[in-house]
Amino acid sequence: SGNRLRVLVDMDGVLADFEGGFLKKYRIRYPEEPCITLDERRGFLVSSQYGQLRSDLCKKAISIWESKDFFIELEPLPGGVEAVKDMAKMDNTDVFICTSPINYYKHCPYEKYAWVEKHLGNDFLEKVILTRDKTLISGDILIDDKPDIQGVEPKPSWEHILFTACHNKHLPISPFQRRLLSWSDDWRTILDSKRQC
Ligand code: UMP
Repeated sequence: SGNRLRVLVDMDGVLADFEGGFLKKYRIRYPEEPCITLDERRGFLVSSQYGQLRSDLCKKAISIWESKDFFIELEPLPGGVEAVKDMAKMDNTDVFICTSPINYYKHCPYEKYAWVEKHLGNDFLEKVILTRDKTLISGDILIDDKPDIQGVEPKPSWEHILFTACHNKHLPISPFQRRLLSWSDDWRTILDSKRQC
């Protein structure tokens, strides 16, 4: 408890390949429509960028992740599952998966639990936190690809480590914000920097 390190790990864009899964299914469902390649992605919201491309494409984008089997079929991002398993085995370390479900709740919350069970195992179901407001969750570190994480708590307890993704890699970040470039990057050193003594 007291001197243990609590790590919150985001799911979409950090453990699960939301962007790749979206583009693949969008192209299959809307082969005649323009798409945005991962190289061209800018901004956290896929729906906003598609809406800027052509206004009706916003709802077509949303239809992809509101569909059954979208979240469960996301591929794991390289090294993520192994890193989280290794992290959870470390002394004095508590790991939680902290993820925001979409408001269309027919499939997403169920499939997020199913994804965790499939890729991380039954024991990790205990570690899932579904919330639309991550500022309410206390922790030492939050590893997340969303550049601006806001909510009702103005001073969250965690340090946000920005996980690099196609939509955020061009962003200049303040010298005070730290990045994890991928799961091959040195996440152990980032964790150790937050430990006591
Ligand atoms: N999401 C949207 N619109 C987008 C992109 C993502 O609603 O354009 C949703 C999908 C995921 C959630 O359920 O956001 C991910 O939020 P984080 O947990 O990564 O903050």
